[in-house]
Amino acid sequence: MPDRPLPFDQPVFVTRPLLPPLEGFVGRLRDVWSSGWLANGGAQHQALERALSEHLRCAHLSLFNNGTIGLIVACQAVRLSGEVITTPFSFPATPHVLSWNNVTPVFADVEPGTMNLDPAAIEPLITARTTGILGVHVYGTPCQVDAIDEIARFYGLKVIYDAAHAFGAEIDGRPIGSFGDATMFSFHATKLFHTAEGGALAVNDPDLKRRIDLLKNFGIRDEEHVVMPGINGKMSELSAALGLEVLKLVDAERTRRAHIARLYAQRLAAHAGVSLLRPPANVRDSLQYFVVRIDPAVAGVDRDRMHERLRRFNIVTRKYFYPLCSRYSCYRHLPSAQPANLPVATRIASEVLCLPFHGGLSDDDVHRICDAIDHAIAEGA
Ligand code: T4K
Repeated sequence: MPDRPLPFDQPVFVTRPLLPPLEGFVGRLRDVWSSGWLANGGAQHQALERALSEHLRCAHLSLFNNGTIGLIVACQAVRLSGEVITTPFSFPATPHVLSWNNVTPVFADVEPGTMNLDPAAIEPLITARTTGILGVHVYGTPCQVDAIDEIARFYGLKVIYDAAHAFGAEIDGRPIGSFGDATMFSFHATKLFHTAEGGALAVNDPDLKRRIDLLKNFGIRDEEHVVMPGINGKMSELSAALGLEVLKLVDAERTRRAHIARLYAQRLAAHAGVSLLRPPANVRDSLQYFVVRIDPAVAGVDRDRMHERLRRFNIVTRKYFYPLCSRYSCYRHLPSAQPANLPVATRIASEVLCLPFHGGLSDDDVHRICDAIDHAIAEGA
């Protein structure tokens, strides 16, 4: 067995927010202060919407106060109702936005490679009540957008993508926000690009963009006309100001994360029971998470034990996304939620582990994390 590595003095978290130099942020705050404009589409909001439309190459982009409200609004804007087919392998927000729209989530199984909705599992679940598909580009790996699009066109369904993890991802050079009817990005503090709390919807259709902008502002068209039952989804000037500073650091953060990913891959290649999630060759990775799958039969240790053992070294890994959404008490009664219908997702959820992954990790940190993994495996069952 390798020597027992020393634990980290401070917890090493799965991620840390990208923090721009405080002086730059304070400079922007001075502009906000002197404008006396804190919300409702001020100068910072307008500047960030423009900058992100360019960065993400979106036809139209609308900022939100968080990704979840963005998704709720997307469901309203494309008029989802009845049943919507979605993945169980996601964060709770994904099925919850359907529930908040009085829509029943119908869970379809995922593919073992991308861990995203399996197009072959979608078609058998379509009924007269189905109005849409809500796909998640989980960990930033894109769904099979062409196959999903073909099913949607044939059955006349809307497609919304939850791209909470997919900032900057591309398929064959096409930006991730250009697929489906609407795509949601999360700008939560834990995301590579963030505004502390925030999010956005990207759409191709200018009319849909107008409807979304009304829906996120109470449905107010002008001082005397409220044309639909909207909600408050607006991003504040403070968040937008932070986003403008964080955006300057994104490219350097991506470079650093790509280096860390290579380092992990080199070190973890020694363990046959630990496999990596590799994006297909035609995909630009969002570099949001570093995910491993642990096959207990080969590794000699299961995911839960690895999670616990790494905790002893002060390494705080996360089991995103265990348990499956289909196991929550609010959804487990649904016929589509039965584990027998979701064998691939059920297995994957017991094997995945997100390792610490952010630009603040030094090479030495990554080596120490890998030493701890070596040790956890050497301890065996
Ligand atoms: N769809 C999908 C597929 C999603 O994954 C998410 C969110 C959404 C929709 C909804 O988007 P938003 O409405 O949030 O925009 C975190 C995030 O809060 C959540 O945004 C994210 N997905 C999810 C995967 O991760 P938790 O409950 O795991 O966060 P928490 O507080 O445990 O933070 C994780 C680690 O990050 C901590 O251990 C330490 C570090 N951290 C966190 C915060 C908030 C920091 O270092 N500083 C911080 O300020 O949900």
